[in-house]
Amino acid sequence: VPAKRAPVVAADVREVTMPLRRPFVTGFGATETRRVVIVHLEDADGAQGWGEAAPLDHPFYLPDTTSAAYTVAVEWALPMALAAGPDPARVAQALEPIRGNTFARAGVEAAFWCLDAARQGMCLADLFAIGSGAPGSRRSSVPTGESIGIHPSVEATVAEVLRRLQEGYRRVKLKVQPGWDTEVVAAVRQAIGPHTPLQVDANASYSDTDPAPLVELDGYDLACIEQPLAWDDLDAHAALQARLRTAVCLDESLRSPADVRRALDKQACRSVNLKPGRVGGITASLAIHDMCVAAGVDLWCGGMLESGIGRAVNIALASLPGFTQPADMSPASVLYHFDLIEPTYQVTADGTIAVPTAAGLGFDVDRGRIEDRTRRREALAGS
Ligand code: OSB
Ligand code: MG
Repeated sequence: VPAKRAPVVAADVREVTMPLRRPFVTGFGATETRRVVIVHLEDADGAQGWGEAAPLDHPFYLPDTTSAAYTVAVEWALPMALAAGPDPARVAQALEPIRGNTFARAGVEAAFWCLDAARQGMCLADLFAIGSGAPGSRRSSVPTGESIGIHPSVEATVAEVLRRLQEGYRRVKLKVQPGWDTEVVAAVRQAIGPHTPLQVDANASYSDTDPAPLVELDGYDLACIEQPLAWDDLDAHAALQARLRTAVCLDESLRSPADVRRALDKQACRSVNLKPGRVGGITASLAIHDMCVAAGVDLWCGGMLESGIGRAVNIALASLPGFTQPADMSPASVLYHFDLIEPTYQVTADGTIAVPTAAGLGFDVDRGRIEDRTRRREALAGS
């Protein structure tokens, strides 16, 4: 019999702006400012739940946008979750009828996981390990890589790669696109030597009618080539994977456990980038984690340049034992002028992030800063 839970007495959704230190440039274009959606809950005992929906502000990565996620969270996902919750498993089930809009669903669901962890005096990572059916299986730190955007020059890219490796990061991911690929990869591979893990992410910028640059990238011992082809084309990726020695990794193409099932069945990838927001939440992420372990494919936690609130959920997820490769988890100190958690997390000299063990989110949320950076807010319970 589940323990009785105190009712949720306050629930709101905010859009918060986070100015990046510099634009993040990829095959889908530049992202200059992050606008993220923050969901907050409080129960009658004062326990806090925090979640973040972090699609991009534009629809060039996936169809989801910040404005759409805000609206879906306010009008649909949070009301449906409040009616079904606060048990996070019931929330996930209640949100299933919402089609697409994975980031909005995930941000709302995360707030209920966080509230549940806070209420039980448990850290998110322990709660996720229990949810995955393997209590106690989590690691105490998460190996970290950096995702490096498209820079003005090869020299600037090499300099940043060397700086991050010096700082301890465990692997490097370079954004590539047609015309910015083999030259920069060759220069970085030359600079870092044959054994440092290196991979690329094309954000769906190549066409399967001209795979020549991708075939050439096969010669650089990359850990994977992430989402080279169209966001909605598993068959094209399966055909490419059959031609390449390097693992194809999927990001944009995987938006649900069913997508991952289909991709694995078709052998469209040998590596999976798992972002809880992109697949609709933690419940979906746990199912995907187990599928990847069973299939024996590489699994790693991707990111959406989240604030520390979203990153806290990613760090806890990435502590599960099925993650075989370093996570995209550059801290706010690299990406932003400030974070929404205070203090923010750091990458240690051995290239890892310590998994926080404090109850609930595991970090202190800077509520004053959130208030200062709020562009719009809607309260669904309380005031
Ligand atoms: O394709 O993985 C991606 C950031 C925003 C949107 C898509 C992607 C990314 C990144 C950055 O690569 C990863 C991170 O540090 O959050
Ligand atoms: Mg990607």
